[in-house]
Amino acid sequence: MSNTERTYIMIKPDGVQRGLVGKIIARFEERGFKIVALKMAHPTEDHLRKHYADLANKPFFPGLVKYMASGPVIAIVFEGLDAVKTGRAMLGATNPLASPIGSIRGDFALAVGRNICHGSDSVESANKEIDLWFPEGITSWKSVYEGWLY
Ligand code: 3AN
Repeated sequence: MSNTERTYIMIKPDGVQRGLVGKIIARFEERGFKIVALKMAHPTEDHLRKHYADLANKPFFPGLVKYMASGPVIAIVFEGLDAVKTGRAMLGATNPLASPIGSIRGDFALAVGRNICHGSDSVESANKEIDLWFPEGITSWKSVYEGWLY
């Protein structure tokens, strides 16, 4: 299928601690995206500095790294049609207050510094993030339902 993409979605420590893991995963599954990798990880600050390297000069960077290292995260790769762009739309805007109702951040979050979920912003960053979080590689499988989605 052309435009089949993979995106890196990460439920942040606040999403995990607030018990939103199932709800967030369900939204992606219900939309039709397929899980091709999933694990819990407690990232080090060093690992997070690599993940957020593009933001290293931002004033909120140290706080961001501390927040993200404060507890376990759920690292997921979803695969499907336009997964990167659609995943971002499902998340909402960086600032939850600017996120539409019906989006994950628009329904479950209030503050930019506690916005519960990460999603890759381009295919290129998705590939980098997947390599960073899943150096062991990821699964490839065909769902019997795919014929009803595409
Ligand atoms: P997004 O996560 O929507 O792609 P980015 O990449 O600009 O947004 O920011 C990465 C993360 O940095 C955000 N998810 C949020 O946790 C944090 N962040 C972004 N802007 C701010 C800010 N102004 N103050 C505090 N944290 C921020």
